[in-house]
Amino acid sequence: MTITITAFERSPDGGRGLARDTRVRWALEEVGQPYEVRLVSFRAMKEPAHLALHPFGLIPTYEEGDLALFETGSIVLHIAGRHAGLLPDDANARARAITWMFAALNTIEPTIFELVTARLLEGDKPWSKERLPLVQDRIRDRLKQLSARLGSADWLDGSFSAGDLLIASVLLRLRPSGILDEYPNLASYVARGEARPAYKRAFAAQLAINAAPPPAG
Ligand SMILES: N[C@@H](CCC(=O)N[C@@H](CS)C(=O)NCC(=O)O)C(=O)O
Repeated sequence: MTITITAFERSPDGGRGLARDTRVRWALEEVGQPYEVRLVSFRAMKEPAHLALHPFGLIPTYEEGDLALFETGSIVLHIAGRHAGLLPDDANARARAITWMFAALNTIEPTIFELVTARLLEGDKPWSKERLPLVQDRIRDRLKQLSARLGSADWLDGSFSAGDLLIASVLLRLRPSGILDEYPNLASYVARGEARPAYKRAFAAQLAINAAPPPAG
């Protein structure tokens, strides 16, 4: 059955792989599933056809036969549950990998997303300069804890899993800020993720769209 995901017609990050379709592409590449991509404009994302797939008018979405999903956590979990390669067979190890997926999206990503908001949406507010260090320190609190847990291991719990895929994906958003490099083991962890052939294919695929000339009209 054909898998179709949605992605930005033109990503605001210009192809740095920070839009959330990249993590879904990465998961599909890890498990060797081919997929198609439907590109959507910001306007189309808020129109009924896309809202029927994604109630909040965002990307990515995932369609496979009569199944339609939104939310990257749910999409990556679905992919990992259907195909070998992203979750361990042992039931307890599997549950722990899923725990890291939730930690990525519930505990780490919100603090990192605050920084994006503080910079892009609130950067011109008079209180922004005072708030920024607070936001950065909340990220550092989380990274310090994550760094301590990872230690010198390659991955968070044994072999690479969907948990690592999502943790590395959310940490990647931090690279432009320089904060990631304050934690050398986390910077190496992310680099290990980026070095995986599946990640490289996912990154190249989204870059090919975003590096192309803008669509006519
Ligand atoms: N929690 C959602 C967040 C999805 C999300 O925020 N997507 C962004 C792209 S990375 C988007 O569509 N932004 C467009 C907008 O805010 O209008 C997920 O993980 O799928």
